[in-house]
Amino acid sequence: MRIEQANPFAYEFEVQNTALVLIDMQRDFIEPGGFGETLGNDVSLLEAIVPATQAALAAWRKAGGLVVHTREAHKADLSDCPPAKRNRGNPSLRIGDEGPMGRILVAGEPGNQIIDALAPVDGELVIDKPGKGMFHATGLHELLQQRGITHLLFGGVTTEVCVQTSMREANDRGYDGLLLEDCTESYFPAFKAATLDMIRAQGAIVGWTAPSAALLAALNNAT
Ligand code: TIU
Repeated sequence: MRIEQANPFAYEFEVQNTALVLIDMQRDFIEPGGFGETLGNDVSLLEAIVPATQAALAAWRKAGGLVVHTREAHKADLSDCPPAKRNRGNPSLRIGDEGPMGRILVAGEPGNQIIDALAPVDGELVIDKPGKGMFHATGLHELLQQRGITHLLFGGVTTEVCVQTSMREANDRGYDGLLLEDCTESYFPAFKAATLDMIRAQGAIVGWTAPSAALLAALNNAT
């Protein structure tokens, strides 16, 4: 299969060797009262990508592709949250503090759940990650290798933080990654634009980008 309109040039993949990875589409970042807002951000910007992401997820499920959902999540005792992360910045609530949706970025709390519109279904991988990158302390690389995955399609939030970190980690591990441009968002539009540019610069130094419509078209043409 081929996404002709990918940037900086066409992206080739086979569904059976490819996973759709949705990074941290959890209430903590997308709804008021979570970590994103405690950092001082306007979370309403991020909601806008939900319909396109839902459509990409539905098409990918229909095609029979593997889906991976990640959540930025720490253990209740915060043993996997180093002071270098917890004490960063000047948030109104720190990781582990009690917020309107439960303890901030703690596994199992209401705020840590994937938003209803993108809720995982049976057979999909749900990965709790304590870092920004999806491979750090998760075992995900082994799970993907067991399934013969070589290519990764990315969506999720935020573009320049957890998505970009995960794409760079993936490239270092030998995966060909493509970021769906309208299925990712940042609290800072300029950072999203810069991240898309830097991913595909220098002949796809980190990976590719493409509008989700181009993925849907490729999947439709194949059926
Ligand atoms: N703050 C911010 O932009 N992002 C994060 O803290 N985590 C993710 O990107 N998931």
